[in-house]
Amino acid sequence: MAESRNLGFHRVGLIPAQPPRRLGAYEDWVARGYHGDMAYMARDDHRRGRRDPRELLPGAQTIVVVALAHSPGERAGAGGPVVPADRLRGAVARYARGADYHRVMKEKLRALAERLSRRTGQEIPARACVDTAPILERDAAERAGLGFTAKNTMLIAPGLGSYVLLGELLLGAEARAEPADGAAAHKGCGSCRACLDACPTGAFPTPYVLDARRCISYLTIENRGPIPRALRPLIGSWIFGCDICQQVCPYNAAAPHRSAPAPELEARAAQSHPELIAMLETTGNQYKKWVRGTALERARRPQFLRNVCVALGNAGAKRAAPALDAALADRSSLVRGHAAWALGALGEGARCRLHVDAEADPWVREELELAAR
Ligand code: B12
Ligand code: SF4
Ligand code: SF4
Repeated sequence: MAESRNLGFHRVGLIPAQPPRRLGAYEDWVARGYHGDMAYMARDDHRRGRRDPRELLPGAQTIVVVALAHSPGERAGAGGPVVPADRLRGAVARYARGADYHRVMKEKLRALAERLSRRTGQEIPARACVDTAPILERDAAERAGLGFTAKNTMLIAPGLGSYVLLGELLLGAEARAEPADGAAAHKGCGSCRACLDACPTGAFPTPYVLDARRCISYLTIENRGPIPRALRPLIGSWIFGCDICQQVCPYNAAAPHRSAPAPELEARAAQSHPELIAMLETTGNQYKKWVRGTALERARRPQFLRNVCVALGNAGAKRAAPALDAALADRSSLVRGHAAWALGALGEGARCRLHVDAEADPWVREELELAAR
């Protein structure tokens, strides 16, 4: 698999295109409703793909499974990154701080497909999958020997840790199964449970199982509506995703990061710890420019500003109050409602009283009234 290494993948393994080993875990997860509002996860067409990858590429015989390391960034304690008192900054999950990995990985996987076709002198049917295709990616990665599924449900690649992203190339050609280098070199989680204890929202009902509805990553990225009130104070300064259950993992602390992260995925300063007040004041066009070409594009402006309001409410700095006050006039009710909550959290809820009568949205009115109490 020299071709894959030349393209910059950090790990690669080949498996036959067959049903996943842990399909039952996925079916059980959906049956328990742990997918929350990610309705696509429970759809029949989606389930079919997960049951058998040959549904995604008729005639698929082989899956090339790859891992690409992203920037591991700085290490923080279980409480998440520190918000400096003088400059209020939000935290963006590490995987989203560089170029959009979906695009980066897909381009590399397509280039790999072309190289393989060229080498064999015939057009090999191929499909590149990264994140959004209905494949149980961690299961495929584990089967291909890229690493092991850990108690925080992350795929940990020995020597790299869990700060790796996964991708697959389905191929309509037979190839010898070839496990990734170092496949056998892991011990699993053992008796450790640091991630389970560190999760601020208690999102792990049991080891190896995540209730997405409580996960900050889901709440700040996938969830399009209001963030449940009880969970808002637990989100801290995270405005896009969360890395806490990875930050505390000894495999990440110990990972020598022998290979440098993919250059495209190197963290960009502007995307790493953005200033919260400035973010709240961005116009639609400024926001579009800021997210362009990054995984942050997944969040629309109202969703993102919702997260910014929550982080400001949690930061405890009253100097955010004027910006939050201005956000009470935002055109999005999602933003107005969370700005009201944040003002209440900062002890500035009295500012909300003036807005109650003019507010047309019943949910925002309720948030304003609660904050003003
Ligand atoms: C939906 C989804 C989410 C949801 C739900 C996550 C979840 N844990 O289920 C939310 C929005 C919360 C989320 C968050 C994140 N995600 Co996400 N997500 C996905 C997606 C699209 C589907 C995952 C899924 O099918 N979940 C259902 C569960 C049942 O499947 P699973 O997570 O694979 O779970 C495995 C284990 O639970 C295991 N298992 C179950 N029982 C048992 C028992 C034992 C004993 C063992 C050993 C294992 C085991 O079997 C399952 C199958 O392998 C995948 C891409 C894909 N197509 O697979 C990316 C993916 C999993 N996400 C990814 C990333 C990077 C993240 C975040 C780190 C982003 C962030 N920083 O905010 C967080 C991590 C949170 C966490 N601890 O998982 C990467 C993970 C890479 C890696 N190294 O593992 C993936 C693979 C995307 C990619 N292409 O790289 N994500
Ligand atoms: S990503 Fe954050 S909220 Fe989600 S399970 Fe991990 S620690 Fe908990
Ligand atoms: S913190 Fe401990 S239990 Fe959690 S994934 Fe890492 S080794 Fe496993």
